[in-house]
Amino acid sequence: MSAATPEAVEKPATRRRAGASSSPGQNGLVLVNYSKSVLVEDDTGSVYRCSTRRNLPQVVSGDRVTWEPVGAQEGVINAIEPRNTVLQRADSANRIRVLAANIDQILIVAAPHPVHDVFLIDRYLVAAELAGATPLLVVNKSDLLDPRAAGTSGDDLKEYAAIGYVTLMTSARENVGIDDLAQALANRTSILVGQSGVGKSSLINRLLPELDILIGKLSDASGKGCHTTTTTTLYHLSHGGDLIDSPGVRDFRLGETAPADLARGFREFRPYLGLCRFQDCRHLSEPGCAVKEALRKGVISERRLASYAQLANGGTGT
Ligand SMILES: Nc1nc2c(ncn2[C@@H]2O[C@H](COP(=O)(O)OP(=O)(O)OP(=O)(O)O)[C@@H](O)[C@H]2O)c(=O)[nH]1
Ligand SMILES: [Mg+2]
Ligand SMILES: [Zn+2]
Repeated sequence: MSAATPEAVEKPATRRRAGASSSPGQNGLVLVNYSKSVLVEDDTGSVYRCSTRRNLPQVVSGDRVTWEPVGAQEGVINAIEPRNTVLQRADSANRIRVLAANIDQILIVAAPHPVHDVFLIDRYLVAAELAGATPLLVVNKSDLLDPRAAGTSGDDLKEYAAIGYVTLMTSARENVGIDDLAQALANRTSILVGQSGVGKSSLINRLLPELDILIGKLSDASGKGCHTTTTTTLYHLSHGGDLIDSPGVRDFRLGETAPADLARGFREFRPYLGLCRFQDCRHLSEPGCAVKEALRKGVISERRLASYAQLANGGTGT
């Protein structure tokens, strides 16, 4: 288990204070919610196992809370401070689930194996854009990139760089690109997301070797790791900034999203939004559509527009 034990968690270089709260207690930062208990760190770096007051919404990693000690290393959470940003998804019943709070950056990790899914990446990008967090694409396992093998060459990931997304190439195994990654993470709160087995926890182990999180051994049969991450956990980086590890996903549902928001979530569409003949154009089959015109001019790719259309038509891609 990749648990953040109080001993294992590094003290951050700087601590931000939560805004003033009317609830009694002191400020705390949620490291991990184990469902039966929540690890909350106080302003001095001590970690307390907390329960939550009834009627509170679910607390998540990155939440700033007010809490009160109860006994030596235990406490109770009284309130959640307003969240600046949330990464959320819809569950199979279309209920919104918040995955993490107060994040500045969403690192979408992909790899040649298990083979990446560009539609999944597109959905994460939309979620990041709509959350107001900066998305970054991390192509891990660069040691496995094979320029000759279809699907493992990473060529289709190049279009993300072309439309302006920062793309980092890393190999957790061979310690490649880790310095650039560390630089991108400094003094920000970031979360690693992506399919199971792409190397999210391995990247954290490279950044914080003293943690030694258990990582998955990829079984060739299932493609799934056996030490797969099961809880979302916040770690402090040595040079400032926090990094949240999250369990791998097979699917990522956005939940109901208004067409206008969806279109904004495709960053390269933005210059054309508002220029269509119809104000409520959904950019599907309407005449006089500026987005379609950009497609004809080759500024917007067929694949990305198809991805948008699938989401606009209510598809989840699974
Ligand atoms: N070749 C290669 N293998 C890697 C690299 N990074 C991680 N792996 C291997 O990929 C497997 C899965 O790594 P994890 O770090 O557990 O992947 P994860 O994304 O955290 O997976 P979940 O916790 O299930 O979401 C392990 O066997 C790692 O050794 C890399 O850069 N190159
Ligand atoms: Mg993991
Ligand atoms: Zn249009």
